[in-house]
Amino acid sequence: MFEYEKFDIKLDTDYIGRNFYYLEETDSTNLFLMQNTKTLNNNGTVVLAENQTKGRGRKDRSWSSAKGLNLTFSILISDSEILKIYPGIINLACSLSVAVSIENIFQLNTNLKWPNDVLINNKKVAGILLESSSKGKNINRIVAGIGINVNQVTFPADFKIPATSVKNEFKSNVEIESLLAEILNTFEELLESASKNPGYILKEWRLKCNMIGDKITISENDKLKSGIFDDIDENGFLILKTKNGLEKIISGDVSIV
Ligand code: BT5
Repeated sequence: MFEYEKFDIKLDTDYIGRNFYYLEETDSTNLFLMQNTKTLNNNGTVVLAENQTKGRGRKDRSWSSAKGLNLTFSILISDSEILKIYPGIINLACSLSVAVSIENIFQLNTNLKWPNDVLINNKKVAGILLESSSKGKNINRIVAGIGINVNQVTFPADFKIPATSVKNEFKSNVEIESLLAEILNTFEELLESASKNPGYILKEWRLKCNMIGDKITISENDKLKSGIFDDIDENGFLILKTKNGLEKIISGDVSIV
């Protein structure tokens, strides 16, 4: 059971997580924030669920998480200044804040896999699903959903990338409240830095992605593209070097050849 006081005492933010909703069960914390547009609008609102009955990944894939053992939560970004940051950069900031927080608290090495996976020892420990809605031409709402395997120890064998949890790697039970607070503290700092120094998140993200320079294949809607993972661009897109030159990849699943 999530203990709010343990979380609150470690939370050191101005706005992220200051409006906090704890749900014992919901379909998906992302859906909860995407749908309740009339009542939930405060920038930085966080919704955490002990259990999701329809936890989602990208492209309608599912996110499975054992009840009460992990972190499944979403953050609402509705402030017009922060919404000026490109969504791809907010996406990278999410995975970076999870990776950095796990390293800071548990001294575990983490890696990032484009666009949004956090890995430990090449196994997936967290995934991010960013969704947005627009009014006219402008995005007016971004919901960043984060699922982290914290204290779960066994996982289905049929995941595309083998899964792990912080507990499996740290070899001890983990206090989810302090991990959540650390992630939100780091995420807010990264958002602040993104406005002042847009290159900072890209630089830190690149340092944690050990696939840059590797031969990769990208699959997107059953189409495969191969080449060298050249870099990420200023909007967080992947730049693939192929025999025809450089190509910008907007979405897809990366695997090493
Ligand atoms: C993601 O999608 O990794 C995004 C996951 C986002 C989940 C959070 S939880 C809070 C919020 N509310 C939601 O409804 N969603 C967000 P993707 O890159 O498409 O990866 C999905 C794939 O990861 C699945 O098809 C499985 O193969 C695998 N998978 C599912 N659950 C997993 C887990 N617990 N650990 C590792 N891999 C998992």
